[in-house]
Amino acid sequence: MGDAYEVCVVVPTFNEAENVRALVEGVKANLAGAALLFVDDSSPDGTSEVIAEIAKSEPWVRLKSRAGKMGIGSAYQDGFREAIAALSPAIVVEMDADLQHPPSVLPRLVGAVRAGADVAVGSRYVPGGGAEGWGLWRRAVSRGANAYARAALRLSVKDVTSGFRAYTRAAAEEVATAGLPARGFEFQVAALKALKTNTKTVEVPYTFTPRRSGKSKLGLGDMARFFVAVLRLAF
Ligand SMILES: Nc1nc2c(ncn2[C@@H]2O[C@H](COP(=O)(O)OP(=O)(O)O)[C@@H](O)[C@H]2O)c(=O)[nH]1
Ligand SMILES: [Mg+2]
Repeated sequence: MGDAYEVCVVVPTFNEAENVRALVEGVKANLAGAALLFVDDSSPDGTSEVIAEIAKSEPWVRLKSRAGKMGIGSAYQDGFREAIAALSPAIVVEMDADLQHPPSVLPRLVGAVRAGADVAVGSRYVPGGGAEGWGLWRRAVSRGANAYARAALRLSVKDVTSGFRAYTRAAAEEVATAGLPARGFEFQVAALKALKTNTKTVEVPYTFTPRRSGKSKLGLGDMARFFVAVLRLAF
């Protein structure tokens, strides 16, 4: 038997060496007692070495290393499975490594699940939420992707592409075993669609903040793929 934690935060990383220390500090300060599992895809910038170094003195920080870049969706599915098997958490959280998801919101996400939700979605598109530092183009892409996916799949969640969420273990298990897309935002949308219809979902407002360091991996190809992936989910 491995260790047990009530909450495990799963964080996919690709070239986030400059961000992971601040993320670890943010999780520690806001969610004391949680475990943190990084899923790194052999980042060329040495992210996994930084994580391994931190883990020496922080046993609640874990690292799963994968052989190559396989996509954020597959990183979450692998990470959820590993977290559940190794740490048997009651609650599984997903967030990015780049601090665009403020760790200060973690207690509210986890609190919503403790209070009875199956899924708590950190949301930019409910009152009190928003995005800082986005130009008109980035704003339009996010709004457009959300409106399109919500309409195509008849989802009631306002921020369906959000990658800042807390799941009950049962809901995380459903997501990890549903054979969902391996890449980009389509994974987040597909996860909402894969959950049972009686799943209780709540949205917790948060402000998406500019990247601390490093680069976004989102490109034009990802948007085209998202469009097709959502269309396929709809039929
Ligand atoms: N393991 C893994 N992590 C990834 C991959 N692609 C992106 N990430 C991580 O997923 C998170 C979100 O990616 P990011 O590029 O910041 O997306 P954006 O915030 O929408 O621009 C970050 O922590 C990235 O390091 C991947 O292929 N594998
Ligand atoms: Mg980001």
